[in-house]
Amino acid sequence: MQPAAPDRDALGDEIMRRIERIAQCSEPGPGVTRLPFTAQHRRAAALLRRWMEAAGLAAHTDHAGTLVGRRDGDGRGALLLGSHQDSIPQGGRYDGMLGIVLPIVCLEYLKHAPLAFAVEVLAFADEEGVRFPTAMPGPRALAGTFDAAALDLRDRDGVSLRRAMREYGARPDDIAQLARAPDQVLGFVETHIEQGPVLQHRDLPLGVVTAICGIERWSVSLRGRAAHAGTTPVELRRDALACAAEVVAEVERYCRATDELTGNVGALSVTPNAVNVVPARVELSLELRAGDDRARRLAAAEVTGRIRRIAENRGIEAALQQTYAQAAVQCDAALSDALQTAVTAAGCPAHRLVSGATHDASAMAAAFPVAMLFVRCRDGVSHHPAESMTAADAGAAAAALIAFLTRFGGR
Ligand code: HGY
Ligand code: MN
Ligand code: MN
Repeated sequence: MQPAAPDRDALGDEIMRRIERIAQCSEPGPGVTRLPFTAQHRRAAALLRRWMEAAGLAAHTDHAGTLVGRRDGDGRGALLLGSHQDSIPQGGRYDGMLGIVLPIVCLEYLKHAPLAFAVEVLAFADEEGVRFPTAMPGPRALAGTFDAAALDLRDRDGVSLRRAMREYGARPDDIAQLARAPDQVLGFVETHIEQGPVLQHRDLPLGVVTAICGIERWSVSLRGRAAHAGTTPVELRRDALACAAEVVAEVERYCRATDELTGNVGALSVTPNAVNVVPARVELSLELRAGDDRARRLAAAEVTGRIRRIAENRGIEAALQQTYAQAAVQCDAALSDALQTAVTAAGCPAHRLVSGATHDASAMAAAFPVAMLFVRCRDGVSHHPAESMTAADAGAAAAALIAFLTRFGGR
């Protein structure tokens, strides 16, 4: 029995109401702070499980801490939906969570409608890679690309990923059992806010992603010498922070002069960080992104070379280590075309665009066809408490996903 045409206003309002509700699962402070394998994560997962079960999905938490809601089908493989439950510190409420709540609401709407395949909604624990210097254990586990060495990586309190997962109730040492046979997966479709200004600029509610940028992250340690700030002339100093300042300016200068590349120094710590001491040590993060992996690797070689020269000229010891890398991925053409057809069927012009943000789909693409549905967000603001979107756009995205689910005939 095909359901009546979806009331997209009602769906949109329900999606926004639930996202407001689950945004309370956060540490205190501005925006949403919900890191993986924490009490906030546990509270959010309990709420999502309730919503999954109300939508007729059988829910369980897998060995990597992913909450999985499944509706069985005819055995020809499952279509996977979902995104990440975690946020950055003091982030927005839609980044990630939209891609979990929206499919649950759509499947509740389709609870009694026949679907040609099994469907799963996946609430991945950790996409942002903020708590641990790694990311996406969940999608990597399903894709069979998870590196168990990541389990020994530690957060700022010295807690290992393995211990955090165990205390959360996951079974990290059994993650290898999660790898899905590619023929068991019809594809992974992720709904996500655009996190950029393109759709708003074009006055479009929805977009279909063509490719997701690649990314690499480095830790940079600059070691100088502490000295008395009042008695040490500048020419006799080995000031690690002055060196870091030149490094940050050089990263910006290089990226401004290089097309299709973004660079960011997002985290920086100073030791001893005292008002009257010449800084002895600085630890900073360097992140580079590009749609083309070769260009990104060339840029990384150039930028890290410049950092070493800046430090050498200042008598500063520099230690650089790549801590993370993620290849750029192309979205699957057939799955993206099917998504575009559904967007059009939902009455929205579909715009194709590259994603400058990375997503769980980046890791899922290692083993499965992926497609992404982008939803407009106000002024492109994201990774910020002011991140926002409209109920009308949530309704349009729900109508598009429902059209996709009721039309998609599998691969
Ligand atoms: O950093 C990113 O692009 C994503 O939001 N984790
Ligand atoms: Mn994010
Ligand atoms: Mn995200």
